[in-house]
Amino acid sequence: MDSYTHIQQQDPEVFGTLQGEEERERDGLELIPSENYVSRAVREAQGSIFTNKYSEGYPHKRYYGGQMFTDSVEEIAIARAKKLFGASFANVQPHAGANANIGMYFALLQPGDTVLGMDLSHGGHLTHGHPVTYITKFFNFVRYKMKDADTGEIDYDEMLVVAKEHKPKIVLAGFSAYSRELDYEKFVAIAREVGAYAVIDIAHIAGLIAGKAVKNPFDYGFDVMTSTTHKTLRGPRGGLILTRESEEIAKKIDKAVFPGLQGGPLMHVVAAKAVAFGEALEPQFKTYAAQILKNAKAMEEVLHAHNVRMLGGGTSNHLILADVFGSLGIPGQEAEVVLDRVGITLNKNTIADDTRKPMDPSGIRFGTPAITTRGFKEKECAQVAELMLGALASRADDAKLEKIHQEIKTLAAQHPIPDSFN
Ligand code: DSN
Repeated sequence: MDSYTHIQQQDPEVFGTLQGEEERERDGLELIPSENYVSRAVREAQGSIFTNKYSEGYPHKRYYGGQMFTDSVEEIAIARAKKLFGASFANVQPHAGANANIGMYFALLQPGDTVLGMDLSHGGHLTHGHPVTYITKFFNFVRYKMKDADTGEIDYDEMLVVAKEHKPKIVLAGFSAYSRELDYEKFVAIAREVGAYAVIDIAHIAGLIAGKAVKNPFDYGFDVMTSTTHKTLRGPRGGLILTRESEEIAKKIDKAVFPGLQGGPLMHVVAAKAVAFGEALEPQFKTYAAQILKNAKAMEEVLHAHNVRMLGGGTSNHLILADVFGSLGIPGQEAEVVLDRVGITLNKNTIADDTRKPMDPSGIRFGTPAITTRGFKEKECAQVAELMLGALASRADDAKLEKIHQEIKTLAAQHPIPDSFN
């Protein structure tokens, strides 16, 4: 248990919530594919005195004095981000992945311009232009989808037709619920053909790219990558924008993030990003990234064996989207609640062309970044998949659910959350 001595003495109410969350994370298994466990070093940086400092602007171009150490820490974060992803420029100030995307849009577009992005129900993200977001008041979004939800193949022919018709200024790759690799050459070719920027939101797979377990989109000519830093990349909660080579684009992005969109950067989070990027540059991060994929495959095999339909037919990355309603007759919401009861946290998720509603969809989405951080290998991941399916099959049997809960607790206890990864 973390000590939290000062909070404990000063604020028992908040201390109680910290204690509860610590126990929840310790005793249960985190399968939400966008979550992870950060190192103590990252948490120390994020809880550090840099939170006291206002640093509007960029290193050596700030609006307030007293920036000798904030400048240094931001420069460290930028240099490490560039090295990790092979970028020429990095903006480490976005407070979140949504801010990174919004900053990128305002840097590259004029109001009324069009973006071609992945349909939310086929794996895209709210910030890729879902009508509930305010960015759709400024920009026009058109969509591409999968040609076949059972292979995950994107309909690139249709994408080109839509691109030629709507002349987007950005062709946007990337996803939050898609389990296959994209054909980067095709994305960039379509963007070039219609004179658009090729941009990819790598929030989910940033750690897999940094760890060289999957392809780096910059090697295929993408102009810009947006990301979060807290998913597979295993850093603090935050955003990041990378530019492959154009200084002109990078300058527009810097202006769009500050002063266009945000005020003072969160320097404690920038410090924590620097620490996390340092960890990702270590050789063992490659082993971690590769193991995430092996573990997801091990879970995929169990689902295949039980004839559970997976969108995309399985996985080539860190996540699986399973049609539990179609395969087992269990709605995603019910599956999420049953699994929460036995100590497995994941999320309900819509599947392509879902006939059910977003708050009670057909699917569940889960993945292996967090349990891989705990040291789980293929054998334990297969066991977790069996326990998940066992819990769903026994959802009306309290005694069986309790037995599975105890097995999950034992697995968790055998794999404590590490303080560091070296
Ligand atoms: N909430 C994130 C995810 O889970 O994919 C995306 O914003």
